[in-house]
Amino acid sequence: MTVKTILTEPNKILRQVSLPVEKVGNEERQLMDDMLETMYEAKGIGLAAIQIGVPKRIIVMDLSKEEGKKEPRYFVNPIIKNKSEKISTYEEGCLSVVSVFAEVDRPSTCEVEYLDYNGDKKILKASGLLATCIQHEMDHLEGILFIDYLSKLKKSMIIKKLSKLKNKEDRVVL
Ligand code: GNR
Ligand code: NI
Repeated sequence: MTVKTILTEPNKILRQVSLPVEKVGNEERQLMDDMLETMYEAKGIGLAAIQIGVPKRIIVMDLSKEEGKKEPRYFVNPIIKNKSEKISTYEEGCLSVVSVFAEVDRPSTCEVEYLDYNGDKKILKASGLLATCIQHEMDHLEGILFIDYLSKLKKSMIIKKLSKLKNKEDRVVL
């Protein structure tokens, strides 16, 4: 298992639409292991493959609260089936949008159909943070970030600040 670099906004790769996985094989499992390791290291609760630069429709998640009790979840080719009409608001953050947090409205519950780590077909009924997180990760597969839901003004201010931060980090001081 390897910790990979998480791509951060602004980066055009994050805007790519990810492609379905044909078969869940060892290559995909290796990718899921690396994604999970990367997510744990970054202290996130979810990660989409595109966040480490791989445009495949794969998501990993772990919402367990207690440290030491890991509950990894793997979603390959997820499809959202039934979104509730009821809406919930969560303050979201994203490992690819550093130090930005904002409230986002999404359906409170949803059903997701997917393949698991072994390639077996599963259906999950999600609510609460799980439903929010799944929808946040599904957006990554379409090249969508949570800041896209904010007003144009807020979003452009955020991207401007992030670009400046990035330039600083990229600068080499000798
Ligand atoms: O770690 C994460 N926390 C989080 C909090 C509220 C709503 C969504 C998330 S997902 C995020 C990790 C991430 O960026 N996944 O793509
Ligand atoms: Ni994210």
